[in-house]
Amino acid sequence: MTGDDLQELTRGALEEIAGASDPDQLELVRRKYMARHGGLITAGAAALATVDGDGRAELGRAFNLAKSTVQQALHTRQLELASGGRAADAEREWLDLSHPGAGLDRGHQHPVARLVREIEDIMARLGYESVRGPEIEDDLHNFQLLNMPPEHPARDTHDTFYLAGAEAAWLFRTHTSPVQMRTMLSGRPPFRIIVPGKVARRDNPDPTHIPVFHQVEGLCVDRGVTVGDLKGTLEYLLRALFGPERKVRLRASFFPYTEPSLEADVACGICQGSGCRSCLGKGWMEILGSGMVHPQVLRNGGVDPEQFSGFAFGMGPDRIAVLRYGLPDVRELYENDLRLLEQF
Ligand code: 2NL
Repeated sequence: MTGDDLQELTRGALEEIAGASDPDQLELVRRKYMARHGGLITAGAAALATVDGDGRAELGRAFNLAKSTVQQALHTRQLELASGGRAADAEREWLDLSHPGAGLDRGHQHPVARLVREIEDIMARLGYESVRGPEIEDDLHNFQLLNMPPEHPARDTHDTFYLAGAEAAWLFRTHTSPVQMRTMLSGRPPFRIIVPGKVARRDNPDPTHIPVFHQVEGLCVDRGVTVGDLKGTLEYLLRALFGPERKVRLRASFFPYTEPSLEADVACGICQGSGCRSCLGKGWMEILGSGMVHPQVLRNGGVDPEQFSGFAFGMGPDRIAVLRYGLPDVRELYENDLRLLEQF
């Protein structure tokens, strides 16, 4: 036997070991090559005796190498075949369960949704309940009950989306006030409600206009409600929303459904009132409209204005988000670009 013979035998043994498909087959292969007596490789030991000197040492090394190679292969294959190969699988496929995972991107609230919740939470502390209502309305609840009969000039500022092909004149509400009218009509005073929701007006989109936007309106109706209550409530809301340091002012205004009417401004958050590009040099930013509910509007809601009075206010959370975060364009809020949304 020569070193080459041994190499040839080793190759054959490795092939048969790999081909053994159960422990019994493997045992046959082991005996064929490695049996103490008559194994094809172990028989090489006998050949050692017939060689002299350097050749003997060399053949000895080849013999040892062949034996250990085949033994190692037998051992590995035995592990693979044992218990369906699970032991070997475990050697190969172990998992480090303590390794940190890839991390989940969690969703979160849209900045405008969060602002609406914030306003609802602030008003809830004053006893206001949130009410939601239909986005599709009729002329009566969206306009007429709110002192805007057909041909009323204020309708021009509420460029309305009408539903095509509808028998009655259905429209997309231009404000959430119809929900307040419906609430008054279906209940009894006192009312303290906050009404958030989507509204629509046919404006051409530009950096300060989108055709579908949000409104949050509030309504308080009770005995003896005064302008003082309105001012105190707005001050509480605006301080909670913009911080106690921020200056707030009220200005006379006009709405068909309130008398008197007041608009609230807060000091510009960019220049703190000194005048800049964001506030067009005025130092103030318009935040909400409000007023004492017109007696005829109370009557339209089934409330006796001799016994009850009330105030109402309305604001645009999209606009407030634009001011709060210094966005250059309100349309960015609704493009669903994660590079923007992930910042909130
Ligand atoms: C604004 C102004 C306002 C109201 C909304 C209202 C509702 C009823 C009765 C009377 Cl049912 N008033 N809402 C009153 C004054 C102003 O909103 O600029 N909104 C963005």
